[in-house]
Amino acid sequence: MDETQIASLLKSSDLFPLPQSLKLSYGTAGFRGDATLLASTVYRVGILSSLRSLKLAPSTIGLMITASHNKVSDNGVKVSDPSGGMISQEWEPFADQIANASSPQKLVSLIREFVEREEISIGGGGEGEVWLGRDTRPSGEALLRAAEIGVSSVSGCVAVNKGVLTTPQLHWMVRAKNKGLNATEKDYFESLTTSFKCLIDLIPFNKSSGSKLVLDGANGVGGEKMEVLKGYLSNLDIEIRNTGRDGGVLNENVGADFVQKEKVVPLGFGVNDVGVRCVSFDGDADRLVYFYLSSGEKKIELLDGDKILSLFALFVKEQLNVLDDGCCRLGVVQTAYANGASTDYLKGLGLEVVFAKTGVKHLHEKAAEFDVGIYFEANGHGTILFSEDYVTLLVDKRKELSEGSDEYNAVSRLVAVSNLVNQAVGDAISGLLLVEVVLRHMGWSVQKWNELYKDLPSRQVKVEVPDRTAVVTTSEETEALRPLGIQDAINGEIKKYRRGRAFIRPSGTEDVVRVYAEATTQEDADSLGDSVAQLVKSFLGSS
Ligand code: G16
Repeated sequence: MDETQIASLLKSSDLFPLPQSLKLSYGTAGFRGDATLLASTVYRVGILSSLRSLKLAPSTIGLMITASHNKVSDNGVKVSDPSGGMISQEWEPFADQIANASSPQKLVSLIREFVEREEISIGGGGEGEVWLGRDTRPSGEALLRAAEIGVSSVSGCVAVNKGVLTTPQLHWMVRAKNKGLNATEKDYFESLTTSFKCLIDLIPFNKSSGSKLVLDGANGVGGEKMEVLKGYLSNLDIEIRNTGRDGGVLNENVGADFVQKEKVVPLGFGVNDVGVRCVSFDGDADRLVYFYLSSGEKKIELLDGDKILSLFALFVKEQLNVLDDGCCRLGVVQTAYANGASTDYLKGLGLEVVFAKTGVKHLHEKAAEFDVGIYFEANGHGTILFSEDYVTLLVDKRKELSEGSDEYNAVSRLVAVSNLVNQAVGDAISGLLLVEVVLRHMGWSVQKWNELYKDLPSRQVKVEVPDRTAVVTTSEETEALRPLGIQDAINGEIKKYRRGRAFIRPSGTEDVVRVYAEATTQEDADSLGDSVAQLVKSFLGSS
């Protein structure tokens, strides 16, 4: 790194001093926290994104400003690799180091060491490009400006502001750009629309627009973008609520995280919606869950990520059965939060089920090992990955089949699904479209879909503690290794309940320890959840 570059970094970092006592970690999905404290972090992630782009030159990197399901006063930043997936985990320790560097001098010295070690050529004629996106949070615009300054303080790198987007849109666009494909937001909508229409046309004797679907947009970017998509689609009857324009607050008593955790109706939904098929997005539209009201009460019937996964698995498997394709390796990936009944159901279908740690980056990696890998977290974050080789094989196979035959149609459906579902990350918009296709294909109502299996009653609790990092778990997060003795105590509680299961883990996006409990009755699941939460408080103290 030459003197001009060092001077440029020192000058720009002076604009973004690190707030006192700020300690951040890249976490489950990037850096998150109180938006008023994040300018220095976002600026530094801008620098990191430029370095990543130069390291993988020629490449475009994505930088998204969002705190997804967190409260509106929070914000965050995450980085996408050229593939559209999350940045390589090998770079996370460097992200942590620079985010926490106490002075501009320390920051520059860390960057200098890293650039040398990684052999990144700055100013050597290579060009870097970082595409920036943000969700609808009011703090987003100023943080995006900080990111721009960070990106352009690395010589030869440019920031391209793509404006307000859903997280999956930015990932999709980055992936398309690096593959040399059309990569605008319009291209995203057109690609989804084309594959959706193709799948609808492949449903025999069904050209209706289906019964009405009502969307809860979490007062975030997802509702806004669905309104745009609606303009492209003629065969989807959808009503969009909680768009954020009617004074509602982002994620406050609305959205996928609220609906999935609390299992009650979001604001804006009520007695008039009994029996109607409803869907909730989260704040940046990378998660979705379906639900319906079975009575006028607030309680809902929830169809979470596990049920969406089961529906998709059934559909994909049906197509593979038509092809009699024994050589396609189809697998599903879940986390410890998956309801035990869903895992039993998927195994009952004869599917290979593997488990990963919480965080899409972990699930994505495992799903990519299959020809067709379906991953979903219970919270509604997931997608279907098709290996490029398998898609090529399908396209070649179709050439040998007679048009309109069952096999031809099955291949066409699989190819269209691979184009519809986001190959980079979980995407609420494309997930919604695929659920709608599969329900119409099966001729199922949301109630019929819900009958695939019955969830075991479960309960989730958040516990605020002085230091959540005191909880250390095994790699699959099913057992706590620290604090010493807590796992034995949890096991003691689990034993008291039939089909009892419980675990704790530190959240990577909120300052809490999460507790998950499951048992054969809701009363037992609640009681197990509460007693494990009590154990967390007694081992770690309450804050
Ligand atoms: C992020 C991750 C998800 C994860 C969720 C909660 O979601 O992308 O994979 O399940 O956080 O993580 P934790 O339990 O560690 O707080 P989002 O939608 O907030 O980006």
